[in-house]
Amino acid sequence: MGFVAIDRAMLGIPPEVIAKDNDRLMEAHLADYAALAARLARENIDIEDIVAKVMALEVGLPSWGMVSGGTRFARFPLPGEPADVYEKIEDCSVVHQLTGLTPRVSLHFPWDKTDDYVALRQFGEAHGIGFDAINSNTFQDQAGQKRSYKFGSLSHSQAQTRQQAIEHNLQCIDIGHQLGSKAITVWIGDGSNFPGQSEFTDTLERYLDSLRAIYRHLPHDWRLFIEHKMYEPAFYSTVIQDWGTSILCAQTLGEKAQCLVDLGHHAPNVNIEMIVARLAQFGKLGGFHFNDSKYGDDDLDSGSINPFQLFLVFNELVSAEIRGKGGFRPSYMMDQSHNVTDPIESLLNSARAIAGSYAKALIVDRLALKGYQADNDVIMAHNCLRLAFETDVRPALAMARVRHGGAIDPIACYRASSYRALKAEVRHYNPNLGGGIV
Ligand SMILES: [Mn+2]
Repeated sequence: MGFVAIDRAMLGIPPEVIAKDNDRLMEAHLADYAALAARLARENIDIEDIVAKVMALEVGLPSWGMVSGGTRFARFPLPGEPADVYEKIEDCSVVHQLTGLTPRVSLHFPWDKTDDYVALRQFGEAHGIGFDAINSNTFQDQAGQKRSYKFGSLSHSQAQTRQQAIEHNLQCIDIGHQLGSKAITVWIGDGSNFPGQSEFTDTLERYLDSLRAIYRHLPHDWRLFIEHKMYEPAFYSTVIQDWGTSILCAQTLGEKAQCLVDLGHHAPNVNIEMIVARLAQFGKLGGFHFNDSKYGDDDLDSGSINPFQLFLVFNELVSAEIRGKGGFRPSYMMDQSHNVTDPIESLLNSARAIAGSYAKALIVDRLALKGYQADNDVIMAHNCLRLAFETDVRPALAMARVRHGGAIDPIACYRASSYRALKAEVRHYNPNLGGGIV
């Protein structure tokens, strides 16, 4: 993407604050980096290769994750949180400034609606932020909307409601086109709460008909991501409930349609890394929503509950990257809801967890692993993954951040800047205490 030069005057954290905090930590950081470099060198790994790859990693931020989320019970607003899409972009730029990892934001419509998308694109560019996949929303009704999505949207039993949902997706594509996005993510809440409420085959046929209309509207270099989810808001059946239905739909639609894996959208204990491998093998892994969960679609911070799973997912992604020889380019994005933390701090931590899982996957000795697998040496094959996972790669991640102009310790630096307190003085406080985005 050809960004204009970042306007340093518009950056959220003054560069001198980052420099000062890095000065405090630099000596220890360089010592740790040298120690890790020596350790990896004994395994014939050049730490510079790992740092270069981590520096090239890009993860999109969720615009909806920049404000305090909430559950269906309550939302606890944070003074200084963003009140509109422009302020969300300001906060995205802070995460990117400190990590060098998050150059794009994924918008959600109509939540991020504004009057002038040319101006929004320029504002993003001035902050070093581009636009990732656009998300449509046909899972709730909007003020003034003619027909309700109470009983579904793209698979609704009535053609006029389906048409309204299709038109919303077409508008999202048009907005995304103006912003420089290259994909749309379609997640629907369609399904049923009671056996007998809807017919499984009919609803999927109607969904496919609707998606065909959306697919036809895609610009030539765009992709359409189908996001599956096992349940919720529908509790008995969901139209796009799993990766099987997702890949069938993607294959039915055509090359530009691919599957998006949200880590929280599966049954507990499902082997998600294997789903990732399957989708990648058949060229249908288009995008990722990183988060973590304990029970369901918890939208917790990436790597906070099950870091080993995140590593195993990246182990498959790196494997697909190697096999794809440059042709494997899924769109990595986060999809989290921050209910009890400052969203920026949660996203800084998540960025570290994602980059760390990637770095650990990069140091897996794949040649040795193949040998152990061929010989059925189970313990040594397992240890190839285990030892990579147990390696402390933090100095390599810190080096990647420093070389991007970011912080050795992003959260400490963010706190030292008093960014949120300063924003609380100038931003409009949104006292919406009701149920929030989940
Ligand atoms: Mn998602």
